[in-house]
Amino acid sequence: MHRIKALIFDVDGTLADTERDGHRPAFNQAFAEHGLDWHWDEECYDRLLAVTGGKERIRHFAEQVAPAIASHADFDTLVKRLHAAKTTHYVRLVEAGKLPLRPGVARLIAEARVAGIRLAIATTTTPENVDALLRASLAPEAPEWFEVIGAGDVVPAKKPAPDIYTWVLDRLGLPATDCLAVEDSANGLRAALGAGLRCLVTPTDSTRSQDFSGAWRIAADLEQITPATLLAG
Ligand code: XBP
Ligand code: MG
Repeated sequence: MHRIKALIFDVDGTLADTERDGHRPAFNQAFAEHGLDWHWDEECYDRLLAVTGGKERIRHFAEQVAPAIASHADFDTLVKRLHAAKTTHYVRLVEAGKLPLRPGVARLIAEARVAGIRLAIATTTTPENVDALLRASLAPEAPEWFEVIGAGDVVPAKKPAPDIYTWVLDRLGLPATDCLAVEDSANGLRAALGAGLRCLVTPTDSTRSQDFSGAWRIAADLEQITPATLLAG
């Protein structure tokens, strides 16, 4: 295994288990305050996670459940308003400390920094969400620890497309063989593999049943992962 020069972290489900108890209630709050009787329970939301990107997820749901709304001329404006409101609610939850990092994440990041392993982020989520999570759950200056933060709409195609990982690799100036992706979902794994990256998968309750064929390793979480185990290949 090539010596790892950089770790590229996914965010939602990987750094913190943010989906069921963070993004999901934020979406529901946004729907309610816009007078929509849409309520995503955990089972519904786990299914909707097959569609990455909050705006894309809202569109997909409306096309399935409320085609009259989805076909309205102002639907795109409504999606943007709903998503902006949702992001506000989500950031408030993060800043209130409701979404702690998963086991081993803070330690691995600290040890990687000491070992001189470069850090980056490749996520589908909105940049404000990343900044809030890093500052609230890791350290106020944590965003500066990541040389490259690829998030949200910076690329045309979201995961499972490889675009966000390719975007990050280009800015790191490293070949995929020198880097390792850390993910929680099949969409994320496929995106990493599509960019030529090996991928360590740490599933969550929302993703545990998904297909992780091609993963470099699958671990319950990062608790047992150290730079030495990564370098050992
Ligand atoms: C997970 C996603 C995101 C979040 C919601 O991102 O697909 O869409 O569910 O965030 P990743 P937004 O696992 O790549 O971190 O509403 O901001 O998209
Ligand atoms: Mg994820």
